Amino acid sequence: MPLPLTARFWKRLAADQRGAYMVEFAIIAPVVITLVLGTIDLGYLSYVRATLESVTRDAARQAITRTSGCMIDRSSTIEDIVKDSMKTFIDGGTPVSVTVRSYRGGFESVGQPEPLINDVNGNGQYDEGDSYEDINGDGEWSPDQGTLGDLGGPGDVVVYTTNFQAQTLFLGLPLMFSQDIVNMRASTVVRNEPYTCDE
Ligand SMILES: [Ca+2]
Ligand SMILES: [Ca+2]
Repeated sequence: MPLPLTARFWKRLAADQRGAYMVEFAIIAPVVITLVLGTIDLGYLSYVRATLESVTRDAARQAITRTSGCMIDRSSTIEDIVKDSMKTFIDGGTPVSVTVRSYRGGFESVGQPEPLINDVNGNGQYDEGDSYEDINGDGEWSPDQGTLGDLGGPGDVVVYTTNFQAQTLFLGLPLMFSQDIVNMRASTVVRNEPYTCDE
């Protein structure tokens, strides 16, 4: 005996997978697209980071071998080199900044605190009342003995740090992590050539 129309209709509908595929696609597609775009963004940001590190190393190397040797020349040199090399990735004036810190005590003094002369309570740390060697001459005990903003003299060790804000290419990462700007930093440590500044 043939099934009534409504019963046949519901049976056919239940067997029809086409609608289900459409619904599944509508649910999964945005996730897949986000993942793909996010992966491309990550690859792009890795490339930008590698470029920033390479540019920082090159700029520092060029800065230390400048025969002019004067601080102002070398400062503008490294700033210009970094900005020029990163301009491909600069979108709407994304800032690039370069900071320098010089050390007179060689590579081993990089990032080290100013040494204590008299550690009153003997705890190995600076406390109010302890005397210290003010290596960077800023009039206070410094947890990092490097001189900020100073390109150093002949033979000094200098740390160049570049900061860059990279913009993602697509919406992948912004959708996943709610951020389309990624802060990047690259550092390199070099020793100045034994130059003389003739100005
Ligand atoms: Ca102390
Ligand atoms: Ca100091």
